Amino acid sequence: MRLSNETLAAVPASVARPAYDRAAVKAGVVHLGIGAFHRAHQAAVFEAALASGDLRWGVIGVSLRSASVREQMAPQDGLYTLLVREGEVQTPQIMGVVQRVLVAPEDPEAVIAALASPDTHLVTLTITEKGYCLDRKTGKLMAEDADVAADLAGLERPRTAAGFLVAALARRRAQGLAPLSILSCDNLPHNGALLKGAVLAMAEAHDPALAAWIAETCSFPATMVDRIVPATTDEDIAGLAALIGAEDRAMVKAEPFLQWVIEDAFAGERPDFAAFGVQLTDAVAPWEEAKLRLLNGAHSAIAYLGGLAGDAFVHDFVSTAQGLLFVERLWDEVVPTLDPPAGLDVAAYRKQLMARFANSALQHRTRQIAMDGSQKLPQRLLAPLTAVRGQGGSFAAIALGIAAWVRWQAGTTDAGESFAIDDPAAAALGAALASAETPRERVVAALGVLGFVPDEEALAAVAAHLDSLEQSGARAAIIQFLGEK
Ligand code: CS2
Repeated sequence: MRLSNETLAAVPASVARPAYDRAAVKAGVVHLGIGAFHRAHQAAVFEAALASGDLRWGVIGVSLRSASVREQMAPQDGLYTLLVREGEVQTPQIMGVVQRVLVAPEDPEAVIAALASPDTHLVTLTITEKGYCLDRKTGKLMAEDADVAADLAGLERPRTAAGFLVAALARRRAQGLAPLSILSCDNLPHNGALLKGAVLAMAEAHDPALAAWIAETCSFPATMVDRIVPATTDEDIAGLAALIGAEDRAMVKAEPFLQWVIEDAFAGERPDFAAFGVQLTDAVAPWEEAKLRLLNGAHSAIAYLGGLAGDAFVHDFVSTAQGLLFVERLWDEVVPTLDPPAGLDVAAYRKQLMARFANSALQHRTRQIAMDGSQKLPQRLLAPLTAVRGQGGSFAAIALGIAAWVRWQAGTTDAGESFAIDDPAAAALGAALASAETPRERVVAALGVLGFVPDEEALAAVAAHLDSLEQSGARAAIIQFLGEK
């Protein structure tokens, strides 16, 4: 039995589900990039808004590439389960907030029409770091990217998020509709400004007056999003079926923790975010930086070190004394680079983070986090390295994390298992590394692809760690590092 409007009645009454009238809900939100993260994070907040009786905040989800989410959700009338897991406790909640899923390449006009609907007030995006198509070195749109080039040439059938937004905003302006609040929910520093830059550059290429209208009327609030949402597996789906008596191919699993900090700068209507646990603030950057450097920085270091050592899951890595000590040392190095917001107790945050990493019920794969390293390393480990170097602090753990990323590019674990590098820069990294003969040359080559040039001392430290990783493997390299202090 597949979960749907019709079969919902057969799901045990103890399972939470929409109590509002789904037919009366308006789609106030269009979400670009409707993957698991959105369904477990922003959608949970909009679901809470609907549950409170404010029926303006249904979501139209857009997949910019594949039809897989639509195929999971459409047969289920958009219903899906958010399964919150911690230890032995599993709490399912059936969500009704997603009204439709559009597959952009199949019907780009439907996406533009949704974005240009009078009901739409908010656009949220989780398109991953690479989805912004921005050159990390220059901050400019990557005009050499085929999709960007196509959208710069014409917006009849947009392909990129920026292209869709510009096509829809042109229509809104022409029809005298209200502007939009457009919220990037990706793990990028200053994500609002980045998105605004991408959209304005796209608009400028087509119609400078439109670009001026967007700049004046629309808003691009910065946001910090946080919830650990591992990819759903077939076992998860089978386990949930046993729990609720229905098969749910669109389910998502997540930890109990959820944080969303939004810059309080909206162009128009929005839900009563604060009532649903969202923090509204003038300054998102310090929250974003603390989260990127502590949570995501540790995640990436764990992904590469743990991945090389054969740890399938994040909790495996922090279940060893060495893994735990390594993460603590990394945080010791990073903390002095932060300017923590008044509401953030860093010591408590670290403690809580470690407990979140240790949540074995999540089964968060190191391989999942290792993906797209070229897009993640700059804000997670390279910026902290630069900041620590500026302050003269110790940086050995950060350097080991960076070295593990370089070692990862070899495409084999310490046990000799091969894997594919899942990264838009994989080819460039492979080419740069092919002619590098020493650990030091490999560090220079790999970081060069990211446009990063370490100072001499930092380079020597990363190269020494890489040598140790290549000679003795990640487990031994961590032990050696811990012994060196
Ligand atoms: C992870 C994040 O996959 C990754 O790169 O570091 O998805 C992380 O789980 C989230 O940012 C947590 O909020």
